[in-house]
Formats: sequence, structure tokens, C-alpha cells
Amino acid sequence: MTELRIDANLVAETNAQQAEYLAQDYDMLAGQLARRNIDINAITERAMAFEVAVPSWGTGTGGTRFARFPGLAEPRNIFEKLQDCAVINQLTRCTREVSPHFPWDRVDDFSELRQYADNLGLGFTCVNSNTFQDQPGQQHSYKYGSLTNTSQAAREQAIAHNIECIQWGQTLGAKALTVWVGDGSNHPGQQHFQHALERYLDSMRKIYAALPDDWQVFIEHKMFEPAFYSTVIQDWGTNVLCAMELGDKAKSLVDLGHHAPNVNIEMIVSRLIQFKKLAGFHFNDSKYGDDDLDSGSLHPYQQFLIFNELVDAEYRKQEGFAPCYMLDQSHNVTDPIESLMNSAEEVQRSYVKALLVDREALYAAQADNDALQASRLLKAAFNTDVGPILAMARSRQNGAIDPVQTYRAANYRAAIAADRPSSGVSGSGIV
Ligand code: PSV
Ligand code: MN
Repeated sequence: MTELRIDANLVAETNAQQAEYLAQDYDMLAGQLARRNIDINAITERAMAFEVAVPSWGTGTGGTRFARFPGLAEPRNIFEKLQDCAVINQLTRCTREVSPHFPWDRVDDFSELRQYADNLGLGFTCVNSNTFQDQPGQQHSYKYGSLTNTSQAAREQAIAHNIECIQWGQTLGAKALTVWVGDGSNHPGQQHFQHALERYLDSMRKIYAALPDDWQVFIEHKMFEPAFYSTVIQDWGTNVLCAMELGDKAKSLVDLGHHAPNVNIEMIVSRLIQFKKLAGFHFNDSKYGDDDLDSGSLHPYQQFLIFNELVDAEYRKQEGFAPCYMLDQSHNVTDPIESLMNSAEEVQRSYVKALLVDREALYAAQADNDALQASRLLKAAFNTDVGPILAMARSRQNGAIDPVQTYRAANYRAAIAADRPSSGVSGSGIV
């Protein structure tokens, strides 16, 4: 294995400084959980098995449409992005997979890329296509849409891109393609709603037909942006209708920032689970819209309630239940590595808290219509500080007890700055 970028001795030293307090906190929590008939080591093992994928595009500093303020030693290509992902996984031990985005992460030799990732202890999960921007030299513009464009030539070009993404993804060992289109309209009357969706389905049928047997296609909906009056796949309803229309290999992906304010996302999750249509998640948090803020930074209880549904499906051994967990965030004012480590931990935290819910007691409260008790059972799990479990899970896998502190002690950015000179450009831009 290639040498990891943070000195393993430094991780061991910082862990050693914290090990005694962690042991005390862990033992204390073990006692509390034992009184609730919960075996802490069984929970820690589940935490150790938990995985959330890192988006390759999240390793660079994000931006708004007004500005982007680049950070020190930003990765300039997929190889450097993978180096940063390796650091995130080295310290958190729950992010072994990376979700690449094409053509941003396109390379000449995808076998070489796979080998490079493998040497860093990383693998690839869902690949993402991009038909929401025009690329240099592209023949047909996506200004008026891609898979739904009124021009057949533009649609064919977008379909071909998605099919090449599948082929690249196959070489990388991925098993799914996530399709998000920016298609929609800015003016009432601009687009015929039904005709646009018919064109979308026609295009998606061709992409679906190109899926290998063991692949799936994930459809991602989004209420607005870049189209501000209507989007073609605007919500989970349209999403799941399309997934049902396409077939079993098509499922609906839930990006937490892509709903109207106050929408009950955990209930959407439950519905998708029930009908075997839950593809997985793009985790992030939001205050106003698709803010792409760090996971759990604003609404940790909502994230917990989503995991409550997911763990419930695990508990009931719901057939075919295997969602993909991914982060999808934009880091405008933080070091992306720190945000991604912190967010991975926050998502893992929600999962572990959901494991603490006394499910049988909850089912009994539901059967008795005991609303207060049901809510208390959820809160009992949510209010438990599972920090020692998460830290122990990392420590037992040679990760960092405190990833951000260890990362800061390593001075990673400064150490690699000479290898990664800044482009000096501070333009606007999405991630
Ligand atoms: C769109 O806002 C989105 O959530 C999609 O997942 C894209 O692939 C990603 O962000 C990156 O722009
Ligand atoms: Mn997304």
C-alpha cells in the first residue's frame, strides 16, 4: 500500500494522549447502555462497519455564483482528490469509497486510476454524469436542457455521455450511475411539462438499456436551480414515477437539500423503502434551499429521524434494502478535508443513535397510540452521547480518536503546498 499522507506515528501519538479518557467515557457509556439492555461492543462493531462515500468534487473549496475563495493546496485533479480522500479515510475509517463526477474526473486510463485508488485503500461507488454544463469543444449546448432538450441531437449527446460514464465506471469497479439533470424552465409557458418528461423518459430508457446486469441507475430530483420556475425531475413523486416506469434497476436518490422547506424527508425515505425504490442519499444540511452545508450542522434531529427509518428497515430485514450513502456538500469557508471528516462522523453518529432506539418498545407504543412514549423513546436514543462509540470505532481501526485535531497537528496542507501550487484563479463556480 502507498504510504498514507499523515504519519501513522502521529496518529498513534495523538491517540495515546486521549486513550485513557476515551476508555473512561466508553466504560461509563457501556454501563448506561447495559441498563438499557444494549451491548456497547455490538454497537461499536456496527459503527465500524458503517460507510459513507466522499464526493470527489467536495474535496475542492466550493463557491457560490458570486465567488469562490480557493484554499491552500487544493487538489487539481482526481489523483490529488484521491490523496485527500485517503487522508479522510485514514483518520475517520468510514469513508473507503469515493463517488467520482465526469467529465470533471475523466482520465485517459481508468485502470490506472482504479489501481491508484486501490493503493490508497480506496474504491469507487456510484459515478455521476454531468450534462448541466457545456464542456470545451462540445457540439450541442445544454443551455436549454440535456436529456430533455427539444433538440434530438443534444439529447443523443447527453445519452452518449451517460453511457460513457457507465463504461468508465465499470473499469473503476463502480456499480451505479447517478443522473441529475439541471433541465427545467425559468418562465411559465417556456416548457411543455408533459412533453419534457416524455423526452426525459425516452432518453433514460436508452441509458437504462446500457446498464450492465449488476448495475443500477439512481435518479436525483431537485426542486430548483439552475432552473428557477420548474425542473423536470422536481420532487420525489416525479422521481419515483420515472424509476417505476424504467424498471427494477432504477431507483430514487434523496439529496437532503433538494426539497421544499419543511418537507418530511424521513417519510419520503419510508415510502421509498416500502416500494424498494430507495437508491441512497446525498447527505448535506440546509437552512434555505440547496445550501450544501455540512451534514448535521443544522438539523441533526432530522438526520437522526431519517436514520431511524433506515435502521428500522435493517431491523425488519426489509428485502432488497441496500442504500448507498454519500456526502454531497460544498465547503466555502472551511477546509474541505475537515468538513468531510466532520460530516462523515455526523452521518455515522445519526446511524449509531438510531441503533439505540428500543424498536420493540416503539412498536408497542405505536400500537397503544402512546404518542408521548413513542417520542420519548426516539429522544432517549437521540439524546445519548455516542461520541465514545464513534471514537472507539476509529481507534480500533487505527483511525484518529479526534480526526480534526490530528489532521491539524499534521499540518497536511502546508506540507503538500509546494506540490500543489494555486492556480491563482478566484472565479465563481459550483463544485
Ligand atoms: C446538484 O445540485 C447536485 O446535488 C447533484 O448531485 C450534482 O451531481 C452535484 O450537486 C454536484 O454539482
Ligand atoms: Mn446531490
